[in-house]
Amino acid sequence: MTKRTFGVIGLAVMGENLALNVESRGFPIAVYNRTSAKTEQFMAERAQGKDVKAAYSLEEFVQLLERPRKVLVMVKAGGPVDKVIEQLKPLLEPGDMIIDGGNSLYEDTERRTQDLEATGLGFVGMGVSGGEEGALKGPSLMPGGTASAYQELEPILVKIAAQVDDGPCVAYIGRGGAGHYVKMVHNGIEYGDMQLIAEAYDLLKLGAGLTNPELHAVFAEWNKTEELNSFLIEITADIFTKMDTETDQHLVDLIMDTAGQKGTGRWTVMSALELGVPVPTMYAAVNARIMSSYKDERVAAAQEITAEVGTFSGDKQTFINQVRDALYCSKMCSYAQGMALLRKASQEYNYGLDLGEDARIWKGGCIIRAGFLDKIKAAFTENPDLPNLLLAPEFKQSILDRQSAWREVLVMANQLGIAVPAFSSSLDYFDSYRRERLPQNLTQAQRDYFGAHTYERTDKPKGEFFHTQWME
Ligand code: NBP
Repeated sequence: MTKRTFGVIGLAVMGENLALNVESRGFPIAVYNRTSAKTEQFMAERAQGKDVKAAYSLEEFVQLLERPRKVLVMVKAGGPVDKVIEQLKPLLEPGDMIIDGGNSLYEDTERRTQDLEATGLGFVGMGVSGGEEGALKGPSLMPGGTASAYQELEPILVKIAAQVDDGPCVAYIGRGGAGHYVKMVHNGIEYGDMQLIAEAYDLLKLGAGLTNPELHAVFAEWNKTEELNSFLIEITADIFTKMDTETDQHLVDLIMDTAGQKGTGRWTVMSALELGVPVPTMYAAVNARIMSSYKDERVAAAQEITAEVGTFSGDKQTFINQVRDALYCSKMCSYAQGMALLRKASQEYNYGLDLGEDARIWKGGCIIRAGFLDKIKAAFTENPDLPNLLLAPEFKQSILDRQSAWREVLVMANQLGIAVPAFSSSLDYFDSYRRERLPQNLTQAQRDYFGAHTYERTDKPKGEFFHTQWME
């Protein structure tokens, strides 16, 4: 039997579909799953007639692979990844490589890369986005880690990745945990996008009284615009058309308003706090999901605090257009935060990220795919040292053209009593970032007053610190 080009460990949703994707591009594969029944099921139900060989022990699996061995580990993130690596390590030989395609924390990936590189093995921590369908038909891939291992893998990865007008949605991201870091921030941006869409929905449904068919029409229309055309807007439009077969009501109205989360949004915010990068839109999105989980308390509070939610009474089409502009402005701020975080992480962790290329590989396959990413790529191609996306001429002008609509939407939301935390945080970000002087002079005075923390003066050179005896 000819040796297999590629091996996949872990046959849950993602592993199964990625394995079939690799096989469909002409690469013979070997598969292994801890629970043999799952392997048998996969072979019987999905691998019939395909160039797939199943192994029922890791020893057998490793022997099936041609050298240097390429092993994709697609198991639950965290402890299971370490367990599989520890079991594989003694079975592999120098030059072989392990790819972790799960949603691993970048710090774990950093540790694993160092550990495996020291033994002569290659390790590629690879962010994979696109869910089940992306995995099968073409995901966005964010591989980082051992550069020489990536070179070996590239011919396979460029074939299995989503293809867009300017190439496959994969590129070597950078050393160590860079791939998983970029995937994490991608997910943080996804949280922001989803929350902004939810707020637009709330304003239009609760505030302006749009019906589900009307909401469908609005989102379908927005999806045709250059600014908002994206996978998330497209599926949002679709969601408003789905009827529940049991009750014949709109399914979206029957879905419980408590959002789940698996942690990558929280990780993004935690990393941003550690690196000192403001990401208020993503933070608002994570908080909104947490607040939504307090369902019982909210139901009880609604009985106690009975402030009415107002109804919008002006021209609906004007309001719809203003919400569209507010959504776009907020989205630009959210991406500005995400890219600024990547920039800082790249400096701090020596990732050597190419921000334009990172935006490009999100154009296909993944959840945040959008026409708008072309503009981000163009902005960083024109100026790779751009400190913030808001300073790129295209983004700056787009916001200045729309900011009055954005402000009016926020005034209206406040008057109606509809919470729009991500819209508000985005505007706060914009208004703070563009201010030459913020009120933190007072904060510094207070810190010096109660804690002798000292302050710098506007009329003296930077780096000179002063203390005042505030109390006479
Ligand atoms: P899961 O995250 O649900 O993991 C299930 C797989 O892990 C099974 O194959 C299971 O084997 C294996 N596993 C576990 Br649990 N513990 C193990 C251990 N100690 N040793 C060996 N194998 C073990 O699978 P998934 O949803 O396909 O996701 C895989 C990874 O991809 C995750 O990190 C996930 O976050 C990431 N991801 C998921 C998506 C998505 O849309 N689902 C998208 C992008 C990335 P068993 O069958 O023997 O229990």
